[in-house]
Amino acid sequence: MFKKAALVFTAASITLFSLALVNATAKNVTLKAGHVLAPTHPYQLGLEKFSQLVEEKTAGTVTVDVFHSSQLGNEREMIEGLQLGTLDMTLVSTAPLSGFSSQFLVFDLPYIFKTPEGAHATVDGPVGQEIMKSLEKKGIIGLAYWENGFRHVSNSRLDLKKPADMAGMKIRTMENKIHMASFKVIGADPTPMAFGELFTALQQKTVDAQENPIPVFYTSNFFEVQDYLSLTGHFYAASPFLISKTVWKKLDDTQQQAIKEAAEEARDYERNQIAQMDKDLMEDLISKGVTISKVDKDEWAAAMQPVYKEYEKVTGAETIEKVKEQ
Ligand code: EAX
Repeated sequence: MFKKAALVFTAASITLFSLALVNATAKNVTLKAGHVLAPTHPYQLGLEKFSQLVEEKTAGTVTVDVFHSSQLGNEREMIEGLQLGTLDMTLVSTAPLSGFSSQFLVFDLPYIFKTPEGAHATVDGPVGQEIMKSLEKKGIIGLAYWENGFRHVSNSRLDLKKPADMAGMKIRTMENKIHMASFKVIGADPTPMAFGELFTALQQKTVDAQENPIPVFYTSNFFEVQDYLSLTGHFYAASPFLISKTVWKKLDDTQQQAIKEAAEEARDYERNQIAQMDKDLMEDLISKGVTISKVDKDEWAAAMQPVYKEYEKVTGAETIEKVKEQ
C-alpha cells in the first residue's frame, strides 16, 4: 500500500517538475503586429486586447507590440513580410489576400453576404477554415477571421443613388480583381491603391470616390474630403488575422494554444466594436456635413451581378453556392 502511494507521489512530482521546467524554459518572445488603419479603429482596439490576453495566457513569455497606420507597410507588403519571416503578424482585409490564394476571391463577390451573422457563420465554419488553410503552403498561418465590415461608396461629386450615377467616376479600390470588375461593370473607373495613399488621393481629387465600412470612413477622417456617403453595402470585408509560419514554428505548444485562444476571444471583442461603431457614428457624420443616402441594394446587386459569371470559373460555382448567404 505504502509502496503504491510512494509511486503515485513520485509520478505526480515528476509531472509537476517537468511542467515547471517547460514554463521556465519557454522562450520569451516579443511579436510585432501591423495594420493599416487608424489607432482609434477596432483593428487597433482588438489587437491591443489580443496583446493583453496573450501576455496573461503565457505568463508574460509572449508580448505583442501593435503598429497602426501602415507603419510596417501596406497590406500586400505586410503579407509578403509574413512569408519571408521579416514580419510576425498582420491584420488585413481578405481582398489583398486573393493575390496569395485565389480561394479568397469568393468572399469579395458583391452582395454574397447579407448580414454580419451570416458572414460570421460562413467564415468561422468549414468553408472559411478550409480557405484560410490554403495560406499554409504560402508560409502563413490564419488564426481567425476578424472584421472590417460592409463597405459603402463615398464620393466628392454627387448624392449617389443609382449604379448609373457612377458612370466615369474615378473610384479607388483595394488590389482585388473582383472589386475592380464590380465597379467597371457599372461604368465606373476603378484604380487599385494602397490604403495609406488614399486620404491624399481624395484630398487632391486624384480619385472622386472610395469604398469602405463606416468605422474606416470615420476613423480615417474621410468626412474631411468626401461629401457624400451612399449605404451600398456592396462588399463584406472579413479580416484574417495572420501569423508568419516561420515565427509560429518557433513557439512552444503552450504559447501557440494561448495565441489561438486569444485571437478568437479578441475577434469577438473586435466584431462588437465594429457593430457598435456602425450603429453610433452616422449621426456624428451627418453633423460633420456628410450627406448619407440609402440606396436600392437589389438594384446595385443586379447591376454588379455579371461579375459572378465572369469569375465563377476562378472561384468555383460550387464554392459560391456554399458561401452565398441564403
Ligand atoms: O483592411 O484598404 C482598404 O480599404 C481596407 O479597408 C483596409 O485595407 C483595411
